[in-house]
Amino acid sequence: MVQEEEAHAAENERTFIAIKPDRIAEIISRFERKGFKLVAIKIMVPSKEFAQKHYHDLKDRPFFNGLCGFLSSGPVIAMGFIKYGRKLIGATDPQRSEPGTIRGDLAVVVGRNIIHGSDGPETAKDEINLWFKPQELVNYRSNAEKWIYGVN
Ligand code: IDP
Ligand code: MG
Repeated sequence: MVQEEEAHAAENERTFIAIKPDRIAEIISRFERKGFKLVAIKIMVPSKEFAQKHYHDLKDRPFFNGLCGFLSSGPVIAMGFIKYGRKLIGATDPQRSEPGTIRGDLAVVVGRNIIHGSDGPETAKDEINLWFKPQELVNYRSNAEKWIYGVN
């Protein structure tokens, strides 16, 4: 891809992020610093059924029940971003996440790896639809975009 097309693709690709409270400002600021654009945000306590829907692709894994129990055990800050890569989050197992990534810097065990981020553009679409109503998504042009992506 030529540079401009790449910038355009990055500009339009969405990602869904979910975090537990306590490190809200620090985690949002990492996305903001990298140029992710926040287009939806809310705080909620997902039900167990909701968590099972969110993690439906993992339903056969041995940790599925614990994982859904954890997600629904308290508040979650759900966010939609126009994204720029998944590298910021780090590997699933925080012991293998590089320093400098969110999990590498802030998490210790895999079952409590602090942040969920969608695996790719398709799952991002499904997850944003699950967590947000269309009217909860706001689109706008931020001032920094022309410096970060080179678009006008
Ligand atoms: P990801 O969050 O890096 O995309 P997934 O494979 O989609 O990783 O798994 C979703 C979540 O399930 C992980 O973030 C982690 O919290 C949990 N998980 C994944 N593998 C294990 C495991 O082996 N034991 C316990 N929990 C796990
Ligand atoms: Mg995943």
